[in-house]
Amino acid sequence: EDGLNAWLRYARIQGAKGFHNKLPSAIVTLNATEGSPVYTAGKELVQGLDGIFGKQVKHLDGSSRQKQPATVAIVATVNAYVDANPAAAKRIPQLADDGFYLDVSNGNVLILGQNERGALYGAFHYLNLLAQGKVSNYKITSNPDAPIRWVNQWDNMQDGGTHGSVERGYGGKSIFFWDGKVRDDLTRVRLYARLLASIGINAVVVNNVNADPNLLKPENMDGLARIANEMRPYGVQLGLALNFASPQTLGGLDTFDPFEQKVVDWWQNIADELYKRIPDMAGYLVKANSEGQPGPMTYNRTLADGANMFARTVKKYGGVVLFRAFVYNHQTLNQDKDWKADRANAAVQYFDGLDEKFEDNVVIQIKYGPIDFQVREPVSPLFSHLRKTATAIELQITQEYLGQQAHLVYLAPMWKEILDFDFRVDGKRSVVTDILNGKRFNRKLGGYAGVANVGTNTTWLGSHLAMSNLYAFGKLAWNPSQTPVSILQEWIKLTFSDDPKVLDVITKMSMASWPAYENYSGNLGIQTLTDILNGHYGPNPASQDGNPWGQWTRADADSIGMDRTVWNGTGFAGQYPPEVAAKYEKPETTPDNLLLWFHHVPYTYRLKSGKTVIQHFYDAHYEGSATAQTFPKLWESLKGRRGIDQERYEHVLFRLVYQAGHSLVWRDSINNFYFNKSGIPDAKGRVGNYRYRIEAEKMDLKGYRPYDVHPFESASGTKCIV
Ligand code: BDP
Repeated sequence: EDGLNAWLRYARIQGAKGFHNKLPSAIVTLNATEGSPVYTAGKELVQGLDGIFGKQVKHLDGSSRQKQPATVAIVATVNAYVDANPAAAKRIPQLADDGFYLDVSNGNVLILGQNERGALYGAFHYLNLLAQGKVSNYKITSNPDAPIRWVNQWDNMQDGGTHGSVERGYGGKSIFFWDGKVRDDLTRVRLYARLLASIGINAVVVNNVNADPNLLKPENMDGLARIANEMRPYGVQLGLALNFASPQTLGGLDTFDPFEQKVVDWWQNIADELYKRIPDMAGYLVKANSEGQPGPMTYNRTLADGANMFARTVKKYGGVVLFRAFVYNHQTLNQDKDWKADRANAAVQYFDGLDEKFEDNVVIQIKYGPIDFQVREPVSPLFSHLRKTATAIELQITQEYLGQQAHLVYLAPMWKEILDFDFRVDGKRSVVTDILNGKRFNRKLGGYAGVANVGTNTTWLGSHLAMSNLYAFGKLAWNPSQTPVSILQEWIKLTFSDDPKVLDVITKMSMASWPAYENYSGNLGIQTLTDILNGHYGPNPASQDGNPWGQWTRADADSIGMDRTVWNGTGFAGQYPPEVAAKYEKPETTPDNLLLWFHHVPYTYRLKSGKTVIQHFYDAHYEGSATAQTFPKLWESLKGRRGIDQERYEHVLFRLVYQAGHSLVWRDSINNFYFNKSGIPDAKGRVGNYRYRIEAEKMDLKGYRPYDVHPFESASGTKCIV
């Protein structure tokens, strides 16, 4: 299997025939025109019943004169169903937008959606249960926790000569763009929409946040309309990332100042043109005044002025604007000149004072941490500052800093910790999920954005196992109270099988993977010690300091960590509500896993475990990489088990073997680096002591030559062979 169907394989389950009499004999969709989500639900059910059970059923429409068999699955919106069966109205629970109701009593199945999309979600949910062998007798009412459940794709239309590249994408080229245009063949887009709908995602921003203004040319708008047409049958709406300077760079105006009427008119015309072609467009995503991108601050206007300009142009169409809080100026950050400089402070500094100022269709999209998708960050304090303004959390499914899909890192446990974090705003329970869904501050909009970056590779993300992250993102956005393990096991059953050994092994590896990666790539809150200037992959702790991006560790010969306290540091800890701020202000009350995020301490500082910081570093890097060493063996124990076909077996094994090796590179690089810096030996005598290792460059080389490695500490003898 090549992975294209991901968790929607509808693989035949054991004892499939035995279930036939508990399944519907036909599917009836009410008021469903071809291409509508309710119609799609019908098609999907036919396909699923055939695949999972080998049962062929007909797809009838409600007005069909054909005699209906005794047992049917009816799929409809609540309204359509109640129109046809007024007496049923009182039996049907109240549903929220996109919610569904599922009533399965042997072969009699009722799948109702609050809207068309909800009905499709209900059908996918039913199929999900069927594929896990849960065939009959349940009534389920399910509503999404929040309305915004979007994925972001960072796809380029054209990028320095490489067509259709995806920024931070590790699964091939763009499925949307090629050669500066929307692709002719959008088959993969349709399949993507199908996957996304099955996990409750309702919109995709199709282009990079570092947006190309050319996207707004008329011929490209036509292309976007074709993309929207492919996704519409799955209830997935299209969103667009905009470049703030477009009125100038594309439109030929002499300004892009949001206070200039001609600029406003220009954007209004763009909105009108887009909605003419795509009446159900979800809205925009805007990255402004960040990392060199243009924005309203160029004209001394506020971020709210910028966001509102877009919001007003799409309001009458029901569109929303996701405006990113990832705003900072990488040119002004200078570690040497300014001890108090701290990129982590930027978002709150830029957004404070604007809370009352946003239009009601603006949602501020905030990365989970104040820096940038690191292996561990405290939750962005901005969530606790914006009370009137809707917010969405930005999570990263693509593993930019986290091994780029060449390492297995199951992210749901990390996300869950973030989502469950309690800010204690005004001394009251204020967990992130309740801020996102609007309950805590009484708002309507809000939710979840996941940077997915799938590509043309048949595995979508470049790795079969990485797909658990996409699955978990959708599932948590729908219902964040689910546990990472239960989501994972559901995914394993659908993607591979419910063979107990398969479940056990993949669960074990996945659940161990984030802690392992944190251990070997940067622990105690020091961030992922990856190369900052190139690629964000592989160890390069030296690049963490003095870089213009403000991802600093402030490591010197004696001490390490960013002092972010109020009393002595950059003041970041003070951005949290008082109870939380007080906790982070002192090393004793800061959790060890965030110690170096908030404090600058000597390498000999003792953690709560009694270990010194430096010894913890050494040990954790050994422990993390030792865990990664177990992955290939564990995976090999699955060879030939049910659901583990040869193609996926080999593909996964290749990556796990690579990860096991690369985790050693990580371990030794980081440990050697801090050993060199601190001069403090490893109490267990391992670091720098490679007496028994045979260096490749010392061997007789035929066809290979030694090569100086950069950074030097990533090879034990500073050299590799090429
Ligand atoms: C960083 C990425 C960069 C993105 C930026 C963003 O390295 O490619 O453009 O975030 O989110 O993580 O805007």
